[in-house]
Amino acid sequence: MRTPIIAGNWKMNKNPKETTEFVNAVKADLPASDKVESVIGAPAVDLQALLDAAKGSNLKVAAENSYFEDEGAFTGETSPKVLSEMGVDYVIIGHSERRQYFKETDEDINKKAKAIFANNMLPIICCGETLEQREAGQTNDWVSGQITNALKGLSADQVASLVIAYEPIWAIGTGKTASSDQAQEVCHVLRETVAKLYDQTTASKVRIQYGGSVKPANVKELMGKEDIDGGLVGGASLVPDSFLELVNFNA
Ligand code: G2H
Repeated sequence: MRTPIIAGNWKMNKNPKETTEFVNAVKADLPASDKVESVIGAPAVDLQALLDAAKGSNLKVAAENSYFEDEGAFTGETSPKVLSEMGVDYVIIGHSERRQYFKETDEDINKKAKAIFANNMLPIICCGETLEQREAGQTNDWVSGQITNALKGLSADQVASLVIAYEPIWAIGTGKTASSDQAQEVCHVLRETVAKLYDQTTASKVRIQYGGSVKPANVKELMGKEDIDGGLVGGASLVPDSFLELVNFNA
């Protein structure tokens, strides 16, 4: 049985004070971690506040990016080694905004995944197609290729423990959600991809999230689908009440 994982992705929103206030507003009402894993992904500048406020609660912490080297002359980058030392649990990599605005490639994402594992954290690896690719019938091959490239050189145990996030680019922040059937279809393709690259056991363990305008009104239906194990949530994760509704979707 896969434990559902609902992860907020705050993107470039909130300061440390707002981060502390958010955690204080939600931490008493989070589900037990073995029922639903609750995660907040925050900007690097807010991570210490997030970790401090979340201490002793059921909230896990994600960084929204990291570099693939641990240290050195890489001005402006964030070290995965330091994220790990701070107590960060997950790192989101390959988000379409990072691919689009910061030119992250599949190769970068693969190197980052390896660095995240080397530092005892878990990656949340994003993939997703554009509207043009969907309309051209290329979705399944495209996302399967992105994940195949991202997983290169990882062991079956590593893959079983990581999280894949399927986020159709046309559904991000647009209010347009993929229908639960569309989301399920692609999440199934991703699980099959893992089965082909590794084996059925690994595929049955890897958790696959859907992301793109997930909100309290649609979370239950999405989570009811066989291959959808969680949500990566932007806008709706910024407000405490809405985040609590999301993580308590099955309460
Ligand atoms: C997709 C998602 C979070 P939103 O980027 O990763 O954002 O829920 O605002 O569409």
